[in-house]
Amino acid sequence: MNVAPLRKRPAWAALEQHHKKMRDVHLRQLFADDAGRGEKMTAEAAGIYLDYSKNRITDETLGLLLQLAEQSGLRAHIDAMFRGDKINVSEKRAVLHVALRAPKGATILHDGKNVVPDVHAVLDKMAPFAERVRNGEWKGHTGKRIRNVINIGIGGSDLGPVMAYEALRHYSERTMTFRFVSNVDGTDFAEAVHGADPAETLFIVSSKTFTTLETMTNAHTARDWLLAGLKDQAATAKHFVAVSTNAAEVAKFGIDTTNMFGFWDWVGGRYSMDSAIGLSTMIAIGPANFRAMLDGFHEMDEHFRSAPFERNLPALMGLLAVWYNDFFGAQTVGVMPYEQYLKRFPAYLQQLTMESNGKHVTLDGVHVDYNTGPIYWGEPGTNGQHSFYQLIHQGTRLIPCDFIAFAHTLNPLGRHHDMLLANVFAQAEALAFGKTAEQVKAEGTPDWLVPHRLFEGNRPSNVILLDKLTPAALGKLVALYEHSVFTQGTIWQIDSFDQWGVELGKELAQRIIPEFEDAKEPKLAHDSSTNALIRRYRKMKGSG
Ligand code: G6Q
Repeated sequence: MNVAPLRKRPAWAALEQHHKKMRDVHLRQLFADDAGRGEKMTAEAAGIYLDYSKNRITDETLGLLLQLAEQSGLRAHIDAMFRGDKINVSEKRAVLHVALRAPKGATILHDGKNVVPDVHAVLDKMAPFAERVRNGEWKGHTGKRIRNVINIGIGGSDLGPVMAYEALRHYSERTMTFRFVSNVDGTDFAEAVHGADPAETLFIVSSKTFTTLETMTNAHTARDWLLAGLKDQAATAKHFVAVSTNAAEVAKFGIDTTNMFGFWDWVGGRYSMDSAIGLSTMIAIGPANFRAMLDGFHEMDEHFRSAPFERNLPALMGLLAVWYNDFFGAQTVGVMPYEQYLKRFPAYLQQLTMESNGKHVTLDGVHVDYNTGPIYWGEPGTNGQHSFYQLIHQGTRLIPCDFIAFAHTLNPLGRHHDMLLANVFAQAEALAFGKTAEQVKAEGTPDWLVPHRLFEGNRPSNVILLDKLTPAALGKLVALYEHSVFTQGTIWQIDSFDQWGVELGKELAQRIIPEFEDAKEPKLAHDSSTNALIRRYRKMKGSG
């Protein structure tokens, strides 16, 4: 489908006009005008209830946003993704993470070949391995069972596994510890192995390329640590497995490729937590729970693919994000899970959203003349309420928020959960409606204090309510955001699946490392600031 540049799409111009009408309309007014708004402006799918009524929108806004989706070719773009078209244009790759959670028997073609059987072949290889580690059948080199699993990976090969482990810790094998090493800062590795017995430790080296500096450095350090403890070169075989697309490099490192779990170039790093990159998750929660998580993903995929946009959760959330980003000039989106197990979810989302939509050119390479990806951030509630929520309530910036909550807790303790849920609903309410000067005065506040205690309100939010944090629920939630990101990227007409900014970082440091090592002062050809910093560091570490 041929899509006009964003500013040329009729719905865009109409939204610009409409925004002039909407920017001063208060949510108090919108709710007063329609008593049924809080029930009407909701959507429900795959067990997720989305209340989007506290957004600064009317039916007209929604209608225009939906037109924008149509005029942006969202439907065709979704079909193209599911069909395996190479929609990652700058890397000439298909984008098929949806195939990772397709049920056995489904058909998803990549270059004419059905990839679903390959996906299940890897899952079927992961499952018995995970079981053997969990039940102690897989022994370490000295015959001891594995008690510690350490995933070594970074970016997409780390954030998903960490988030999923934390999120599903309730379902995890509690006799084992799961740790994650990502940073090239040696402290990360040192702390991860602190107190661990090498004879009981399994390293999963997770790297799509198996060439990433941080991961390979940590993997080599891990091997040295293991061999220093077990004093036998052969020990690696039982203590290292790999997850990668690069069998040659895995073999070069010394890991038997029978202990390698593969995936494919059509899986982006930040979209890979449900591929073999999730091996640590599978060991932690068991294959059945892992498959339940995949089913959750799949349910949301099917909803995104087939539901009309006016009832389509990811499409609605994506369109609302565009509304605030491009018309209200909001620069960030706060995501606040009222669920302690989701404490790493915002960090995970930061990569998913910002690495995907932090782009400055369209698919055709033309500089955009509108804002693209907002900054996503967040912390679990209620903790955030005692720190940065102040700025959301009374600061000068507009920060649309997503509040995520579950009706049932996994840890029922007295009235804790009611208190948690009361807080999340109260925050969304207070942000939307605020407190007028009259209300503040009626509380007996002296006049001079009224401005300080006044809350303007009109701060928009979504409330996302689920039943219980299960593996399937997590899958649905992640897929919800993946497809919201997709929706936003489609409107902006950018490549949400490349990451040249990340690639740049991978190259830059390589140039400087040898400049530290040279015994003689090397010729430094950077800018004067970088040159001076390198010289100073050399001097400080005693090698200058
Ligand atoms: C994700 C990015 C990036 C990547 C890491 C690790 O979408 O491409 O975060 O996941 O740089 O790469 P490897 O898995 O190749 O080590």
